[in-house]
Amino acid sequence: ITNLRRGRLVRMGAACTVLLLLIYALHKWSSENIENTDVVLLADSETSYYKSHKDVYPVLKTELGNFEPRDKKIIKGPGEEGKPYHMSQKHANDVAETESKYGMNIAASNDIAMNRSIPDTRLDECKYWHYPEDLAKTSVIIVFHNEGFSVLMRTVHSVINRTPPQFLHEVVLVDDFSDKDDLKENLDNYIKRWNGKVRLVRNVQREGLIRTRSRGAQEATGDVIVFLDAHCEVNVNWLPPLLAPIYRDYRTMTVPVIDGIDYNTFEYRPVYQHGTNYRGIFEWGMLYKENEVPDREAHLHKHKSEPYKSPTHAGGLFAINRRYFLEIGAYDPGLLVWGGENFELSFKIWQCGGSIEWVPCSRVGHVYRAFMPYTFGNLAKNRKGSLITINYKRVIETWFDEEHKEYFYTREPMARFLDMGDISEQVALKERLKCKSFGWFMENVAYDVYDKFPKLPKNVHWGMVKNKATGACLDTMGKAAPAYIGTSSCHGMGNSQLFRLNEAGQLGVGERCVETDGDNVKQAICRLGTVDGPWSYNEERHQLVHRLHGHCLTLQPHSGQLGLAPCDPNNTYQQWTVKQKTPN
Ligand code: LR7
Ligand code: MN
Repeated sequence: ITNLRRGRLVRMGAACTVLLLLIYALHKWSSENIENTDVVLLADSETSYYKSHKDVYPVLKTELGNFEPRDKKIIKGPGEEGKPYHMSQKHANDVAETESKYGMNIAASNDIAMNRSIPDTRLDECKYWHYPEDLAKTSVIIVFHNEGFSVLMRTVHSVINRTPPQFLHEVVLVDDFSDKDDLKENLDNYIKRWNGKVRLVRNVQREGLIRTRSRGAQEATGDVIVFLDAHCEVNVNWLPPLLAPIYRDYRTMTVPVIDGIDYNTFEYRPVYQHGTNYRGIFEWGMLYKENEVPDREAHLHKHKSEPYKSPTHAGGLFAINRRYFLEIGAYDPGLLVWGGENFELSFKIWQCGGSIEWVPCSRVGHVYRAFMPYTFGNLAKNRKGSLITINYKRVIETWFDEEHKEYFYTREPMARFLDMGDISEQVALKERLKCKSFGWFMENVAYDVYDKFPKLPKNVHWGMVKNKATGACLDTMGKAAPAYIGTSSCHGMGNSQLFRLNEAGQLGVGERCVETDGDNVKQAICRLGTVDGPWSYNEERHQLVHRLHGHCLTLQPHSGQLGLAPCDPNNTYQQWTVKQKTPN
């Protein structure tokens, strides 16, 4: 009996426990649900923009998602369906002229319809996501400096045509002091067709794209802002997928996948197919790179079409809550014209509590130009060294820690001597927002950087590498890797003549490595995941020795080419001195 009773008691006890657990779980579930459906308002907000809807995330349904156009008419004409437009030979002059002026074939663009069709490059799955109906009202901000009129206006047309109107609050064009005639009254008049939906503001002096974007954010009145370059075409239903993650958490910045538009034919090409997802990372000299999403992130997602986290972004195209952007200081106003602002914003967002998501279902085409058609004008006057490197220095001095700063200076030795201006405001902001360390960012967000670009060994030598026989210096000759390197008269300006040898034997220039097949010597992309190399410097004999071949770097007297030859202590064509020259 006792045993029986004990058994019954145990069973009753167990049943009670299960019941209690059930009640607890039910309670927890419902209270969590209440929490989730409730709008979470931050203390200092009067508007609705600061709400997080944690439970309302897009769901994949079997019927077509909302806002998808159901029928599409086929129109014939140059560039329609994003097909390449090859102009006939008789326009060769126009083509050459506009390409040299704009870095892209404006003559071709002028023949292509403003509202031409482009291929839907999204994964098929994207057509079936359903988004919340009450997404934020958006201001699309397009800054421009001397862009081709038809390319700029095609950007606007695509936004007007392919954005669900209820989410498009306005398009704000910010003219960064262009001086092209067709961007004056002509532009004022053209945008009248949109009855105030498209606004134009103009800088009274050249500010550069970074400050001009911050101005655009000030001018805009939508809840979310989206930045686009002035030579883009947005694709089908591009906006709702960008808004959804921000709707859930206002501190999320979202980035579309960027397709390519050819600068010569205006062909619209998907950047990648087969559903491979990439994300933005960087090399230690702050060269922007993209890397296949690592497993650690990919495993968090059931569908390839879901947004995923990325350490950084290319810079031009993204969406962000406007008040959040302004609250984190917009862009550092000390950054000049072009470059590095993508990293500044990314590090700031991640380290100060936000996140960046790339959104495969949002596609936007961007014209990759042949070259940069504008100069930095007065903004670059009286500055020693490259503006872009100065920008990088501001960013790394604000956001990196001591360890990682060293890797930057190892790659960019001259940067140590550049005047970056005052960053005390930026450092104060970082304190005020109680931002996390760069180490935290590397460990938790940008961990895949280390796989591709491991921590850098110290340089044992860096500077100009001067040949004893000719007095000329090693030079990349302004070419992009892979390309032969040569020598030219020493200029002491760094850049193409600044070489470095690290303690692991890697000889490099910029983000590139010096390699040889035994005969020729070239600069090449460094082998991913490695920081070592075959080179060593013999200080007594002034020789650069290739350990694998056992030969010395030699300038061939007649051809002027570089090669490897058996080491000979009397051959002055094999003798090199490394000279540091600091700018000032
Ligand atoms: O002084 C200027 N004032 C401007 O208003 C210089 C430029 N601009 C405008 C310009 O007209 C254009 O609309 O700013 C916009 C961007 O300038 P681009 O198109 O010359 O830049 P990019 O496409 O060569 O370079 C990329 O890196 C930049 C670094 O500062 C910006 O972040 C660009 O937005 C960015 N572009 C992209 O990310 C597009 C994707 C491809 C890449 C890489
Ligand atoms: Mn661009």
